[in-house]
Amino acid sequence: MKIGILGASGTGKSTVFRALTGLPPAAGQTDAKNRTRPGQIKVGDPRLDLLESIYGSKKKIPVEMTLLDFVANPKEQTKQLDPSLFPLVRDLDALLIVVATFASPGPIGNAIKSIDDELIFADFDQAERRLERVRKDRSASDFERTALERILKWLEGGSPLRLLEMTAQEERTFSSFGFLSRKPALVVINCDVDDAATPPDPKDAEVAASHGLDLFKLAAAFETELWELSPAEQIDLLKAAGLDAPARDRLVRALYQRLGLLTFYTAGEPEAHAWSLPAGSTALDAAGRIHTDIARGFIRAEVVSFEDFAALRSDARVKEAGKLRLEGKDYVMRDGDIIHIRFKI
Ligand SMILES: Nc1nc2c(ncn2[C@@H]2O[C@H](COP(=O)(O)OP(=O)(O)OP(=O)(O)O)[C@@H](O)[C@H]2O)c(=O)[nH]1
Ligand SMILES: [Mg+2]
Repeated sequence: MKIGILGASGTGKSTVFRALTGLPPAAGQTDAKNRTRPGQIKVGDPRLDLLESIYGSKKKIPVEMTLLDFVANPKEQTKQLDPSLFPLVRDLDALLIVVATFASPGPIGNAIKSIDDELIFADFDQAERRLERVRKDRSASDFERTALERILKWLEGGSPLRLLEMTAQEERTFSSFGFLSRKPALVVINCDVDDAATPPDPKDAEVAASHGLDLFKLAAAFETELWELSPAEQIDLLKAAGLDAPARDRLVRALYQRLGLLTFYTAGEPEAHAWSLPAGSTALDAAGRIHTDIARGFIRAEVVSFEDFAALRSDARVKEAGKLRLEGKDYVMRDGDIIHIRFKI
């Protein structure tokens, strides 16, 4: 999963990147070609820790999300975002839109609107160009033309595509377009640490909701400092700030919710492995997530819920207690499922 950080210049995007990944500031100058900096967020997961300790696994592999920080070209930055970055943003799974209040607290509704306007405008431009081509092309489908006209009308009304209901066929037709205003997104309010535990202003939340966006408060500078401390010191500092966990863990929870994800596990002595999957996915999807060969040769899945496993603490006892279920390809995965797939190549 790839998540990009967008926002106006100097709002603290690179600081948010450091806060979430723990990576040091980028060394030296970033050249014009090198527009992105990737970093991993390793998702902290007590359930995975427990599996690792019960199985005595040699390796622990948490869910990882790739976070991208961009380097804007100031010359191309006509408004708040650099349009030359948009092609890089189109294939991302989600966006963090950073808005700063650390220097000047106050409402952010207008900042949200103006950034989303730029995404909406970019999508309009893209859809319009595509429509021109579709109109000239006699072999093009009426379906796409009609759908593009509907999309353009929607965007013209100033609404992001996040809020537009699309049919499954429309989703498929436009999935490769990577519409920016349709990407699941969180607005990260980069605030002062004194303000980090206060819920967002209801008026700001209302604006965000009207754009299909969630708000997430994050004191970026404060959170970067946490990485230098011991776990005990971190907890003390977080408590003093009124926070229950580092921003990284809280943000992952918010993203899971926004993206509708669940976690499932494969575990044994070699490794304890956590995987993310869209809610509603089947056992076959889970198999494909692990390896395409495993999906191809799928016979059946042995599944136990995390709660049952945690209570019984061994494969043998899980079986004895009748808690190991045999499921077929169409079984709908649940959050916390521990799965072993039988397959034949
Ligand atoms: N006090 C305070 N300063 C911050 C915070 N976040 C960022 N800054 C400062 O704001 C300045 C800009 O931060 P960056 O993280 O470089 O911002 P950016 O959005 O990546 O900037 P560009 O990439 O140049 O657009 C730096 O001097 C940071 O130290 C914060 O939460 N609190
Ligand atoms: Mg930066």
